[in-house]
Amino acid sequence: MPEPPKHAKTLVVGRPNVLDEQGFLEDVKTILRSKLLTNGGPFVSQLEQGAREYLGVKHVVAVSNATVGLELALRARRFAPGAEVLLPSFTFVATAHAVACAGLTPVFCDVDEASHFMSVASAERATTPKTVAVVGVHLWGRAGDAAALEAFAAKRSLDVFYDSAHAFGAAYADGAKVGTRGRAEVFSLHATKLLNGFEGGLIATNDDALAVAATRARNFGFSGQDTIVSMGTNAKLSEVHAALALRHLRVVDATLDAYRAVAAAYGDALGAAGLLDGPLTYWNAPFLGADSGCTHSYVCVRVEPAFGVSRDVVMAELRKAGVYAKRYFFPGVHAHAPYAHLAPREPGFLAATDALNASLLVLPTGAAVAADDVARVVAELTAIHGAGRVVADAGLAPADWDKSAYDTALATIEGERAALRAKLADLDRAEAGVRDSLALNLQLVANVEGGRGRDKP
Ligand code: T4K
Repeated sequence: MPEPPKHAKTLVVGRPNVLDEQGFLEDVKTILRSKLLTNGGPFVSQLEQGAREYLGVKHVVAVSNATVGLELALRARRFAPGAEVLLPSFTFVATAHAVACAGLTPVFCDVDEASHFMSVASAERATTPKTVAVVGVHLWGRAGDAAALEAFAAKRSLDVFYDSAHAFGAAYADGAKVGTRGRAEVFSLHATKLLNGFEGGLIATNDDALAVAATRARNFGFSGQDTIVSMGTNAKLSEVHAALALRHLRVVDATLDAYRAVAAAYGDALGAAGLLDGPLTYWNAPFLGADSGCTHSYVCVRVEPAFGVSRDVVMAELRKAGVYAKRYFFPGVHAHAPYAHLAPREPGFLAATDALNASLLVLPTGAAVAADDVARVVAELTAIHGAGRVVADAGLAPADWDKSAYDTALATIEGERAALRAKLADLDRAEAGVRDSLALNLQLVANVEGGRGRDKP
């Protein structure tokens, strides 16, 4: 993690919530004294039960993080190795890693430019006979249009999973909680998330078989003391992680109110500064109403051409002022080395993804962000936009993204392609040789046959 600059108060995206420190410290003492630290214990059980009740879902399986949680949920369905899974490229790389680590092939689709949820039209175009499932990603704490995605999936007989890492506490349009749809939905308990458990994840599912398979797989595939019934891994959540997440689950509705208040404060301040009349688009704006179901776990602005400088310049200038905004998800999963060979080849196929990768900026939010922090961020944005701080992009864009790994991956692919072309040429030559020799032999046979005919009395 790059060091944020020193400042009176550095504002970061994802300052962890630690909302009941005393209560948590008591839990740690209880855990230490019990000598039951992991491999299943009362705090993990209480967390699973509490989340089940809060979400209104049949099963919750606690795991060590959301990435492995999504992998285990996919593995539980025992898809054929290499089968294709549709997912948006505009997501954290974990979504693609989970698919790949489950032995499946990620197929990158575009998102809807306004909602940032998977574009069904793009998913339609990317579907092949090998497609078995689709992973919708509920970004920023807002449920995407699950009904449309599921209608498409039903037509193609695809399984639907949701990467709901950002979306604990969010609700669908019909009021049901995120966590209740698809084969499974997976939440993150990472330190930067609303329900901070240091690290951790929750698989929520109404599918009994999936819950059993994931529960076994998180513990090496054990079904009893000495019986291993499936492949597995170590994806258990420890008691200490569960205890912190449980403390946060108990106050989740108050935390949601705090997040919503910060998002509303950004809306007011950005509007009052005149930044929403062209320079910036505030993604959260349409969902600020209390009944929107959006948790506002992240607040995002799109830096428009009218801002006068690029998103990267805005980000660099903010960082100088101690505001550590981030450009999620730059440069797009399909543009990272491990997935370069799977990037869609059709020009413009990821048009919205590319546009968002180039313009979206995530601002500091969370329970630790106060009203004057919001005012400070907006004052900095106003200054960058208005006070002629128009600087050349060159040299200012933070070089967080090391393109060399991507270039190396592309060069390797090019090398492999050249070798395959040479091999194909060899095969073509060999085929031509065989054909020539066959033609010659046929000719000889014809000659012999012709000769016999002539010799007949
Ligand atoms: N799906 C989606 C859509 C996701 O976004 C994620 C994770 C996953 C799946 C997988 O969930 P997990 O497997 O992690 O459960 C962070 C998180 O590491 C990652 O969990 C998260 N998404 C992603 C969006 O953000 P970075 O690379 O941005 O983290 P980092 O270290 O730059 O932290 C962000 C800011 O938070 C920094 O400015 C500093 C601050 N921070 C962070 C930590 C960890 C703190 O102040 N204290 C801290 O302890 O990835």
